[in-house]
Amino acid sequence: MAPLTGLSLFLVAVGAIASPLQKRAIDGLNTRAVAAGKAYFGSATDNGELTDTAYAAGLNNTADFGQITPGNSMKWDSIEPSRGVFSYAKGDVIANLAKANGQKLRCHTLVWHSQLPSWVSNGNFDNATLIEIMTNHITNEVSHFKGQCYHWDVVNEALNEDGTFRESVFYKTVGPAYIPLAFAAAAAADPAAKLYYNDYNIESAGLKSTGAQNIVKLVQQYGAHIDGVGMQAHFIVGSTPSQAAQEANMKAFVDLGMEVAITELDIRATTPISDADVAKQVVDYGNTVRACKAVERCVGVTIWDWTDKYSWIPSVFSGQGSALPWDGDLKKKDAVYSAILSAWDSGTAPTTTPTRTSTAIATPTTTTVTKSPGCTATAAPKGTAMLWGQCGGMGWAGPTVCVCGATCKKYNDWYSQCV
Ligand code: 9MR
Repeated sequence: MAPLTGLSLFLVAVGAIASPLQKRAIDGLNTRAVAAGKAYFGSATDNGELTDTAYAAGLNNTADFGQITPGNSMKWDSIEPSRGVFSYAKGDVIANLAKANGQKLRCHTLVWHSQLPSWVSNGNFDNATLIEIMTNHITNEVSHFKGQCYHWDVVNEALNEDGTFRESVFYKTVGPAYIPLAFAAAAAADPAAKLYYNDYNIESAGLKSTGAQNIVKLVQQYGAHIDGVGMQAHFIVGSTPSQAAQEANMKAFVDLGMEVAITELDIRATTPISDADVAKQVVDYGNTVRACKAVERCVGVTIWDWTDKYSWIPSVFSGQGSALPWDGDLKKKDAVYSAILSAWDSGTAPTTTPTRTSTAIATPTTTTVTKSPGCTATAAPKGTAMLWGQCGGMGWAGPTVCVCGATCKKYNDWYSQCV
């Protein structure tokens, strides 16, 4: 080996110091997603969490997060808690944070049966009035955030598990047309935002995914604009759909002219998570990110917050959690994190990046845990709520007993769900 000169010794020394530092400075979940041809890797967040300075520092790290989604502060109950009274302070905090960090903003969500104030769900409005109320809400909110929302989740969770329409107040009063009407109002208020339909359990082929494809067709048939479909991806360790199943499903939406995104990814386990489940979770995260990587029109992946400290899972699914790539002490889970990093490196990068083509709040109800009696039926008897259906909450007039085998769990004062 040739002797080291003064210059080469200097270069070796600089290289030894500079390379790892440079790598740490630029490498991350978002950096790799962008290198893979995607628009972002991102995280949901919420206003209360931002006072946690260690948390905020993690969220502000754009090497990991190039996009954020407000978990609650752009929902109807937060924005228009009483009719015609709009309150943007909390939503603005998240939008301004995204702007300050140079992160994309997925705005979430305009029309949803949950976190809907009782003045809407319980107002007994006629068809024309509810359309006017919905359109006014959308126009006002989308105009307020105009130019700031990379995506808007225009309609959220409009489907039952069997792909039929959820009996929300919007569906019951207006019929399926509320969906294209909502998209048309959003498009008119911010023509540059990409407009999404967003739902869970549509990540692999099945009745509900077919229902979501029918929603895309419905919006298109009405001549309204829709850009994409969000796969929420609230998965369970070991029963996450395979990469192939997720890819094939995404392609079905792409064939309808849609772009797609993974919008609320988390993969929950029974806690404390076992080593065997960690191994499965690593595979599940890898499969999901690889599926997005492989489908050119999958634009990005968002996890539903980045640390178990602020995950919604344990409060809704008791005894479950550990669903995110960082633990409750904000410590990175190396195996999960690395699985996502290397998933972005897998296969071949897509060649092009997709572009757009075209209060008075009443006293809360208390929902107790209700097991359906006589667990023998396989279908939901009349008057019982389906698995994943709403079964309680302020202003809720529907069934409060779940289909056989499911349990009515209270999320918050506004929403209980059969799980
Ligand atoms: O993360 C949100 C949580 O803080 C709220 O309590 C909950 C109430 O419904 O909503 C959570 O976010 C939901 C999202 O808006 C839509 N998909 C399901 C998410 C998890 O419940």
